[in-house]
Amino acid sequence: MSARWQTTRFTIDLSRPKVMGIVNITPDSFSDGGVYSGSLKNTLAHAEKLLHDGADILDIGGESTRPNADYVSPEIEWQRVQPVLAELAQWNVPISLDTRRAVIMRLALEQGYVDIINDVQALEDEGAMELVAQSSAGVCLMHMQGLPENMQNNPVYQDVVDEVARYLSERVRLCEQAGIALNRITLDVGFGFGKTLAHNIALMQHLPQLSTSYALPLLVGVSRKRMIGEMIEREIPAERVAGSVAAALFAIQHGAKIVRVHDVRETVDAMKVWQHLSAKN
Ligand code: 8Y4
Repeated sequence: MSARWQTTRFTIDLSRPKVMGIVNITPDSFSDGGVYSGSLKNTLAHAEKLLHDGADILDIGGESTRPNADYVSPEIEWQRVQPVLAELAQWNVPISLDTRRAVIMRLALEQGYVDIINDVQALEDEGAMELVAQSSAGVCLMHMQGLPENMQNNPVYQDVVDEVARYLSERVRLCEQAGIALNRITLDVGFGFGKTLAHNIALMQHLPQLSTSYALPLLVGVSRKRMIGEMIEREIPAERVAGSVAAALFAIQHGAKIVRVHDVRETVDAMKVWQHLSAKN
C-alpha cells in the first residue's frame, strides 16, 4: 500500500517520506510591493536553496502562527504571499500555502498558484472547506487547541491522543462530505499548537496508532519548535537544528510521511543515512 497525495498539479508518492521546506516571508518595511523588493529576492533565493537541498514541497506562509505573534491583516498577508506564489508557481515543484483564511485560499486557488492548502485550523474558517472542495488542491488538516494568541496558556486535555484523534476524524468526515476525496487529505496532530511538552511527547509516541487508525498520511512539524528547545535546553531556535533532525527521524520511523522543516539539507542527509542503514531498499 504505497500512499499517494493527490494535489492540484502533482501526485506525491509517499512510499518514501517527503520533506516540506518552510519558506517564511519576512516582513519588509521598505517594500513597495514591487517585483524587485529586497525581501522578495531573499525569499526566492531561500526557496531555491531549499529545493537544491532536496525539499520535495515548499510551504509558503505570510502570517506567523507562533504564540504571541503580531496580528497580520488579510490584506497584508496577501501582499506578502502573492508575489512569492506568482514566481514559485512556475518552478514545477509542489507549492503549499500555509494559511487559515478562506479569502487568502480563494485568491491563491483562483490564480492557480497552489497545489496544497496547509491549514493549522483544519478548514474551520467560514467557507474554507467548500473552497477547497471546489478546487483540486491537496490539503493538510492540523489540530490546534485554542488560537495562536492564547493556545500556549495552560493547555489542558483529558486524553490528548484521543482528543486530537477524534477532532481530526471529524474534520476528515466533514471534508469527505463536502466533496474532498480522501486521497487529497493529510493529517497533522499540530505539535506545539496548544500543547505542553508532555502532550507533544504523548502524541509523538502514539504516531504509529494514529497513522494506522486514520489510514491517511501524517505530516509532522516539529522543526526548531519550543518542544525541541525544552528537551535540549536551547532558547535560540537556530540552535535546535540537530534536535529537530532527531525528532524528524523519530517521526518518520514512527509513521510520518511528510516532515515540515526549516533545515532541509540536514534533514535530507539524516534521512538518507537512515534509509541506507534500514537497507530494505
Ligand atoms: C521556532 C520555529 C519556533 C518554528 C516556532 C516555530 C506547523 C504548520 C506551523 C505544523 C503544519 C512553527 C504553519 C509554527 N507549524 N503546519 N505551521 N504543521 N501542517 N513555529 O506543525 O513553525 S508554524
